[in-house]
Amino acid sequence: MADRTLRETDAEVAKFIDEENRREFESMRLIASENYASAAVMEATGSCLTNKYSEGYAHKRYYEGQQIIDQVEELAISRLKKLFGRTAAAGGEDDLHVNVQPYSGGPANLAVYLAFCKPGDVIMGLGLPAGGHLTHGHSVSITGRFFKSVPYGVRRDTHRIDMDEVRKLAQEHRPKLLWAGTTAYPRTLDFKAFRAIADEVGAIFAADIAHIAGLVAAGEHPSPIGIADVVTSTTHKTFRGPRGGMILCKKVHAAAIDKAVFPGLQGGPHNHTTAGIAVAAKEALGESFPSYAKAIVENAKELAQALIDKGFAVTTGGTDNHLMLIDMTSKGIAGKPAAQALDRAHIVANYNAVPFDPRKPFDPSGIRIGTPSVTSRGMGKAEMRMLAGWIDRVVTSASNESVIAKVRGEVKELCSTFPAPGIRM
Ligand code: DSN
Repeated sequence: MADRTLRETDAEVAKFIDEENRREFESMRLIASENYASAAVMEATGSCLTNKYSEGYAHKRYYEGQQIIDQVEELAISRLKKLFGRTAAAGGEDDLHVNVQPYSGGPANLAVYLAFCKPGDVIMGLGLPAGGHLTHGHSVSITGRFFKSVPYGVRRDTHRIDMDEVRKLAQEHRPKLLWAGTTAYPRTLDFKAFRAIADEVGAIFAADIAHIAGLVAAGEHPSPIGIADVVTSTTHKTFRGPRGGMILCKKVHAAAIDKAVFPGLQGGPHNHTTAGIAVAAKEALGESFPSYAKAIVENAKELAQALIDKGFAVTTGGTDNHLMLIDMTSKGIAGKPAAQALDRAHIVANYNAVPFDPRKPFDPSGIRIGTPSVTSRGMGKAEMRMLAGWIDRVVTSASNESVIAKVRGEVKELCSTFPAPGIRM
């Protein structure tokens, strides 16, 4: 029984995995927060390390048998210190503490609240409708219910974060915690400006780089390391590791952060994920990662321009990073039916609110598109131009299934010539 393969043990789950393998291979995957983890990352996460409990931290655990796990966790930490330490504005690796135990980005962010805030404290983050994250104080999140959230937004004329508004709100409300981090914002974050505001009001400055961690590691986006008190991130997205989380902070905050993660919020860390993070960090330290991250941004810029050339309303007029937000109103379609039609054509994006969206979040005006996954397949500028043409054809004929079927065939043909990391076909 114990040695039977997945296919022998559970043909239904095996079939689902086969089908998802095929879907990921035959689609242009444009969800900005997704990627293709490498076969090596997946091998590490699918290993016997999933069997081990290890509450605590290396050499201070609550269970025995940690001879190997301690080394796995220390290896992940030392690689991340090296990778992000070299991006630091100040202090470098020497003033960097890393915790790789958060189960994902949400838990990593909760640990920041637990480390620095008490219920009822004022916190500030970019509002969700403007491109922020749920856990930066949105009303439906625990972070908006247990803390007094004062969201800042983007400017109505430019759709860019309004640092004057951030400063004004911070001076008025004196937050305990100030977040800089986004999920649907196509422009560079000015971490130094956030730091200055946090200093003016005595706030802890936290940067959430979940979307841009790979770009930060490769120098394609300014780094908050050495500027922010604490930096949180997921480990998938542009970082291209397993589904997980990490916290990087100044050494002065190490004890508070570690205590908040365990025992404050979590039990045993997911050691198989930690191993996957170590592998991803090694890949990110490798020679080819900087050119991968550069290509993500170049592809996003090319795709944004190609869409603008076809009459699409790309918010802020383009992108500095891996994603763009498109207001579909001028194309006579809302975001949800556009995303659904694209999905039928094997072009997978998500519907998304645009700044000052008059529509509801579950049926918003826009779609969000990102280039990390297609870039992982080696696609470049020529493919981005083809993609813009397909997106235009599909959304302008969203109820014409023969147009969608034709585009789907062309997409599948192109995908068949670009291997996808980690995907067996
Ligand atoms: N769900 C992620 C995203 O798609 O941006 C953020 O947590």
